[in-house]
Amino acid sequence: MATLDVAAGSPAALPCSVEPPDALRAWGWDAERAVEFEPLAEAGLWPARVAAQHRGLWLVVGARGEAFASPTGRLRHRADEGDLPSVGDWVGCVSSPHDGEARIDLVLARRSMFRRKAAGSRLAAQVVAANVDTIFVATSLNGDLNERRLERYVAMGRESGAEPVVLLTKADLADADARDSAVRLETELRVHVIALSSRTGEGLDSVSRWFAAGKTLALVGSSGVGKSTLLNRLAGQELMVTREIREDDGRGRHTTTHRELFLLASGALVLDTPGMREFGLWDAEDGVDDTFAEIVEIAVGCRFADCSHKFEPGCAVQAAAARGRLDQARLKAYRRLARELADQPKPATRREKDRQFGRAVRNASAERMARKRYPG
Ligand SMILES: Nc1nc2c(ncn2[C@@H]2O[C@H](COP(=O)(O)OP(=O)(O)OP(=O)(O)O)[C@@H](O)[C@H]2O)c(=O)[nH]1
Ligand SMILES: [Mg+2]
Ligand SMILES: [Zn+2]
Repeated sequence: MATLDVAAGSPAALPCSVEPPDALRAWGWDAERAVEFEPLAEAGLWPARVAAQHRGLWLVVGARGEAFASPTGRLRHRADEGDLPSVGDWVGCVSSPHDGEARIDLVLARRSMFRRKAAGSRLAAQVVAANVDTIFVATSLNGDLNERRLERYVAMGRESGAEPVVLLTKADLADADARDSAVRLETELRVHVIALSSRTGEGLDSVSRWFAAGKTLALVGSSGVGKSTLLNRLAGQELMVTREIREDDGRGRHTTTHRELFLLASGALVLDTPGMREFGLWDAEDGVDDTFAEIVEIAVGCRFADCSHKFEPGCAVQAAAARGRLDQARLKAYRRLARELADQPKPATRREKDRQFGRAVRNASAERMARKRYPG
C-alpha cells in the first residue's frame, strides 16, 4: 500500500483546521467530530482514522493521506487494552519533533464498538471494530449455519451500538431448507437477514442500501464464509486476497490475517476482518436480552427477579417451555450465554464505565454522545 508522507516535515505543514477537509470527510469525518476536535487541534493534534492494524503499527489516514503511526508512551501507559486504537477509531496524532513520524496520542470517543472477549483465557475485551454503523455478521449457507454462533454475534452487535445485520453467504450453494432459515432467523433474532451470493450476484442489491457514502460497515464471522470475496465483489477489484476453503471440513483456513478499512467507490467504508475461531461474549447482558426477547418477555412473570429459569418455583419460562410455547434450544442457548456473562468477574469501576457506555449508545444518538464526551 502506498504510504503518503502525512507526518513528515514541519508540523506547521499539517492541517489543524476544524473545517472538515474532503479527504477526512471521505473517511467518515463529520461536523460533530470537527467540533469535538477543535480544542485538540489547538493543542497541536491532527485528526486521522485508523485504517489498519499490523502488530504494533497502525495505519492512519489523515487529511494528507496515509501514514504508519504508533501510540505515544502516554497513550500506552494510560490505556487499558480496550482503549488502545483499533481499526475504525478516530485518533488525535502528533508529529514527533525528533523523527517527524506520526504518533497517536489519543483515541476519540467511540460512537460504537464491536467487541469480543479476547481469545484464550485472558479476561479482557478486544475491540474488533470501532465507529461502525452496521455490523454484517456473515455465515455461509453451505453447512456453516450455526444459530448458536449467530446469536452470540448478534448479541455483541446489538451491544456495540451499531446495527447488526445477518448475511447468509454462498446462497448459490444453498438448498431450499437452508433458504427457509433466513425467514425464521429474522423473526427470532429480530434483525435483517439477507441471503446473497458473491458468485451469482444474488442479494447484492438488497445490501446496497447500507453501503451509503460516509457509512462504515464491518464484515465479521467465521473464516471461509466469504467476507473478503464480498468486499472484493462490491469494490469491483481484489482488495483482499481470498482462498479456497479446505474441502475436508469446509471450515476455511484463515486467509485474512489483519483488519483493514477500505473506502469504496460508492463512498462506503468497509472493514474486513479475519475469521474468528473463538467468539466470547463480553459485557453484553442487554444485547443478549434483546436477542432473546421472547424469553425475556415471559421471564417478567417469574416469581424471582434473578430466576435462572432452571429449577426455581414459580418460573414462568419453565412453564411456557413445558407448554411448548418456547423453543427449548433457544432457552438453553439463552441460559448458557447468561451464565457465561455471569462468570466474568470484572473490577467494579470498569464495569460501571462499560455499562455507562452501553447505555449511552443505546439511549442517545451517536452525535449527542460525542458532544457529551468532548464539550466543544
Ligand atoms: N460458491 C460460492 N463461493 C464463495 C462465495 N463467496 C465466497 N466464496 C468462496 O469461499 C472461499 C472463502 O472466501 P473468503 O472470501 O476468502 O472467506 P473469508 O470469510 O474472507 O475468510 P477469512 O479471511 O479466512 O476470514 C473462497 O474460495 C471463495 O471463492 C459465494 O457467494 N459462492
Ligand atoms: Mg477474508
Ligand atoms: Zn424463571
